[in-house]
Amino acid sequence: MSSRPRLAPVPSPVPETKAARLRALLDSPRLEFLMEAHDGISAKIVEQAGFEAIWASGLSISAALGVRDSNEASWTQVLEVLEFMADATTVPILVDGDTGWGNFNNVRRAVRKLCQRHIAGICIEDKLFPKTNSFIGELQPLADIDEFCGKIKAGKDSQTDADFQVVARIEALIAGRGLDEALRRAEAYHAAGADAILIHSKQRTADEVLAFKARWGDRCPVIIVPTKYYATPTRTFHRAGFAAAIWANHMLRAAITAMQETCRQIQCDQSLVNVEGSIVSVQEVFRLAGNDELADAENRYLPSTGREARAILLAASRGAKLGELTTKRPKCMIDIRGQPLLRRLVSTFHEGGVRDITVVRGYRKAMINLPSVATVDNDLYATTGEAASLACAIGRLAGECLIAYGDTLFRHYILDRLRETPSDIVLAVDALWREREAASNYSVRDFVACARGFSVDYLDDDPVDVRAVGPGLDAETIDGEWIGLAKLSPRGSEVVRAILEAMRADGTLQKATMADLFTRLLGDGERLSVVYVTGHWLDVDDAADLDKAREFP
Ligand code: SPV
Ligand code: MG
Repeated sequence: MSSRPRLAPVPSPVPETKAARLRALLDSPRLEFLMEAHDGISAKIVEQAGFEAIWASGLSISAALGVRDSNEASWTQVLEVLEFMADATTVPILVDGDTGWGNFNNVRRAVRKLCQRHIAGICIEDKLFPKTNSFIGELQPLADIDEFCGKIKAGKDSQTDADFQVVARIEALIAGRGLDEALRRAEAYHAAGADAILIHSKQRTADEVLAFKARWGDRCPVIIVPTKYYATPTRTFHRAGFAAAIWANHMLRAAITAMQETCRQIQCDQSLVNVEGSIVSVQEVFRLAGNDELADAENRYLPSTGREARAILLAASRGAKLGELTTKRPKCMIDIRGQPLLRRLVSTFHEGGVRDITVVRGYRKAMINLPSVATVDNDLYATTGEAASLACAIGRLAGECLIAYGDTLFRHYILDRLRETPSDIVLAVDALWREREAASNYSVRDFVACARGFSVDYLDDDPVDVRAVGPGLDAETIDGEWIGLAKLSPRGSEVVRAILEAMRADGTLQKATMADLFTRLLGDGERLSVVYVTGHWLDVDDAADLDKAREFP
């Protein structure tokens, strides 16, 4: 049993280039793992699962392109796939370069192109072009040793990144030529400058690769591909001192299983109903594609209309009245006609030209993963009120700002009316609060008493002042119900920021509701205005509200 030489135990910084990182992995004293990927999305999934390097498998890339692993895809077509994979990830990629896609001259050109695309290394195998997959047939012809050494030298002489790795793959065991032939080739390839050896085997046990390693020792890193001897415990590879194991085709095979099963089910059912629960959501596709970054970039680079506003959506609470529906997700993520409630609310803001949206998350926060919103977290959501949630987004409370509860829906003209009202703090207030009261059994409602009640005859555009806000107002004084949507002018945002800080300082912030916040503003002499609406909104508290939300236009 051999073990790989220990590196000096000094902490080394993470290498900066992908090639340097691959080199460090292959040189490390541990057994490392490379996971197969075959396109941009599979490469991202591999990286997000925690793998530190990717095997760009020839078999898998060919199969994903619908062709055979027999050099039917040209090397530039493979290069194009690699470019997507490298752009999509930050971990190093070792590409399966088959036989080098030709002679030494093709290897030279390929290596230069791979370095340009930040591919960290190439593995070339000592067979003949066009190659055949190692698991097909017997006694495949091998390359002449000297000719193959020329390819290795040509590759090393052409790399434009000093750390680029050229791995020489030995097919002698696959071709039935025995251990001595494998070792003779390893010797020659090592002398020609190969950075590592890949010893391939199609036996059901690891015996022949272990025998190879025992005789080869630690002269250079040795990589294995345990596809056929998968039952061998990984600690055996570690103890034998292998540098790396390649899980060579398992992303492709897993994808084929899932695609075949999904296709079969949909074809059989002529419906999507039986697959929806077992496939990722479209939101997950957006997350993997990185749509968040695009939304941020749009905010940075799309021309400003000069009236940019941002929105803060308060979505930290569970919504316990909805029972089991909120066991796994917060109520704002409950599905309403094919998309979460919050997605519909966000769309309303988008329609109103508000793209910079921050959601304050709390309960089951990981479920709130819409692509086009930023998030901040109120991890104390279970014991705090809405004002504390708003304070979690205090860094975003600047400029013209809209604040909304995450469980509401409203027609977007209401947004336009709020934004047209010149006051610093404006609340959208429903004058038809009595009709809602009859239809709703929800008790905590933010009533508003104003300087003047709503009137259809009222044409004057002067804002109406708020006198009081809260659930406990005397029914005689109530003029409407706050719908959970407010607008702050740039000055209004400053004022609210200052009040939140003051409430934090005097200990009243944690339990305060939005009504408490408004009351405090009024107490400080701040002017709050209302825009009256007559319906065209709802909030979701219970199952009856959900039914209404499904009907909401
Ligand atoms: C590949 O993944 O394409 C390989 C490994 O070359 S194997 O299929 O085992 O030959
Ligand atoms: Mg291959």
